[in-house]
Amino acid sequence: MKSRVVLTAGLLFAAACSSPSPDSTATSSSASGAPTPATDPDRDADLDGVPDLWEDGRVTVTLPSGKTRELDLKGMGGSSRHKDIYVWLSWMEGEKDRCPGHQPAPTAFPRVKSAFADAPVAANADGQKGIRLHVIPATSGVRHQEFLGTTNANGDYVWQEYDNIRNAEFPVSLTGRFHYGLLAHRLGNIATTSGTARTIPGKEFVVSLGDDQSDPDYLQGTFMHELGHTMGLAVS
Ligand SMILES: [Ca+2]
Ligand SMILES: [Zn+2]
Repeated sequence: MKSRVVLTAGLLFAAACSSPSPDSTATSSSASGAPTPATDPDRDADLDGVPDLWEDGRVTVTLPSGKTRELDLKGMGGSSRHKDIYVWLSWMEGEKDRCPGHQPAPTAFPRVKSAFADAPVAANADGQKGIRLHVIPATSGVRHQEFLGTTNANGDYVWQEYDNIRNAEFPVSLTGRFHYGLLAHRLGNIATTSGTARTIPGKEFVVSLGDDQSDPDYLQGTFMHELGHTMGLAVS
């Protein structure tokens, strides 16, 4: 079933202010007691869960495969003086004669980004409004599966197969800081579901449009819906 989702800016405002990373710190001191914002690796002035040193420059992350990837957070528009949300996105490859694959276009989410940018959050330190959303697709896909996971006797989705993919794809150092999303085909036993969020709030979700993925608005609406759930929003 398709669901067109419109999130209001007010909802986003509530979410952005609700869950700073538990290990973030807004202030720090050197041995002499003076603030040392430029060198504290954990300092997170805007409380968006991502360290200032990352957001005002680059960070190199190590993937579970052992490969490294440099993320130019500043270059993609991140800032330690503005609330940002970073979504690392895995995607299933295509399958011959079956599915063209789920790799997102680099520009796949303009309306979602606009909705976040229009959120009336309390003034950012840089004087600019809103939340900046940054979607970072993985550079390579994961093997296509017609159905990912299954449900248990209670009808609850079992996340083991998702976990297997996340554990193989998502840099450990980003856990708790970035969101992790997976563009899959369908979810096992609940194949009519277009996506699901793991916990509310949380940082993990799946989008599962099956064969119905040619409509960019459908992808964006579902992405927004599930991302919104992870931020503690009750969206319909
Ligand atoms: Ca920020
Ligand atoms: Zn597929």
